[in-house]
Amino acid sequence: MPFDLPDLPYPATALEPHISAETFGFHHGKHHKAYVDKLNAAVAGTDYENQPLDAVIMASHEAGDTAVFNNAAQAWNHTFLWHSMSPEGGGAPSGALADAINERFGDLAGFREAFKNAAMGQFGSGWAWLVQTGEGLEIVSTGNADSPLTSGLVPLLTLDVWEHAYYLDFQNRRDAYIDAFLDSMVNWAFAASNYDAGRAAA
Ligand code: MN3
Repeated sequence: MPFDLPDLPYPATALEPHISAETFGFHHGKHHKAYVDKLNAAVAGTDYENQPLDAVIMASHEAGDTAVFNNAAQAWNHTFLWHSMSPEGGGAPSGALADAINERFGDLAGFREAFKNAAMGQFGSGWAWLVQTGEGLEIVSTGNADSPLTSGLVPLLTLDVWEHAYYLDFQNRRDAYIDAFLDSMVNWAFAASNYDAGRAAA
């Protein structure tokens, strides 16, 4: 099997009371695992089998191989999501990323408002992202499995707004889930490392 389900970067109880171990049991143990399993089945015996996951996302998107793309992108998105949250999360960014956020959004409150609007405004299933463009930072949302990678954007942070991400803990209150992410879980250190790597590669 070319692709593995990565372990969570923290214990399944680490984000309680916001995200329960029960949610991680389904979200990581069932949903994320199913994307990896279906991806492995879809790429078996194809040219995708020996490529890194991000290359599979780009190539399957280009080729219109929807089953490969959806499962590859969802495998990637979920691994990125686990790292976008941390038991030491919340608070404020620092360093160059903080400067870029202030430049683009005015201040951290401006970022929060824009991120929450994008996450609330994504109709149905999808993702909210902080990304780096050629010009600076942007907030985007994507539907279903779609990834900013196929638009040439560098993801810095994401939040899953599929109902499976929050329904056990927040029921229909997507706004409370987004607030908990921004208040207590968002992993600014991860975003800063992605930002520094993106600038070094640009
Ligand atoms: Mn999900």
